[in-house]
Amino acid sequence: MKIQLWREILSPYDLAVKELIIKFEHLMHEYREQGLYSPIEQVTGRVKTVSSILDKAQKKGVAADEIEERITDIAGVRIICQFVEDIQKVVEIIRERTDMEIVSERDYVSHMKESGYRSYHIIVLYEVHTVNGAKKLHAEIQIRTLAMNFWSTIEHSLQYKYKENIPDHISQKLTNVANAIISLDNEMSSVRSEIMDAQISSHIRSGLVSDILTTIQNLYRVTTKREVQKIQDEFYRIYELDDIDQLRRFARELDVIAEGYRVQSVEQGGSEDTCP
Ligand code: 0O2
Repeated sequence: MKIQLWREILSPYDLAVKELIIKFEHLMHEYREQGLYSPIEQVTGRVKTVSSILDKAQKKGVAADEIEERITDIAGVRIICQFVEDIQKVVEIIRERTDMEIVSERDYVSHMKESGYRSYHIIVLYEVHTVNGAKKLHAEIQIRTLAMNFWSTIEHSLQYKYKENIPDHISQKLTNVANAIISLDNEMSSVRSEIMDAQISSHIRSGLVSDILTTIQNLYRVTTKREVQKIQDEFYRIYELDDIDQLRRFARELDVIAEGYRVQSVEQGGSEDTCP
């Protein structure tokens, strides 16, 4: 058997996990920047430890030189959603991507495992580029709700403590909680659209506030202190009204004022940064 240098073996998996996290997080930010609801709430990832890889290989009867081919979750990314419906949306997003090739899918959301575990698993082939060239490797993407993640995190830590032998009374509690989590996710789904609307409004509001404050900051450099003070007082007055339309209107008016100063500074041949 070839000598296995684990640090070198795992390095491309580390790269894959980092790239995948960045790609999914970027999607999440794009949704929010466009004032849309993001089906992705949170993204995490890890490279399996060598001892966990060896344990799994031993359990599944995988020879050491077949590990990379047959242990398909050395690179693992977890996508957490708020609602059960979001899981399918994320699955569709992954199916449409051309930078990851789906090898297999397992739906433990509709088909809960005997343990009570629920999650949607997709194994993909993903290409990374290292100093040794391109390498296609397996990565496992687990997609689940916040509530499902809560259950599986607790259960996973118990598995670590008790191995295969979780005491019956704890097992029973875990089953009860797994059922409670199904009800919880269903309850949350029934108010999904209201929650989505509230969250979108909150993102839009904080985006508007941040744009307004940036414009005020820029105006500070080109107009009088008195004028900026007046604008800032007006901003606080409107902010207190807690009315997103008023905030939107104020942001537009401020943009027009800022644009006026920009045009003025170009006509006078000065730069935008020129102080009065
Ligand atoms: P870790 O420590 O999370 O990496 P199979 O293909 O069925 O022979 P495999 O590869 O275990 O075996 O597939 P499966 O069942 O889809 O499980 C893959 C991963 O899902 C597991 O990896 C766990 O992360 C998670 N998982 C599956 N079943 C359970 C469960 O009952 N409870 C919890 N908490 N997690 C589960 P690992 O390598 O087992 O563990």
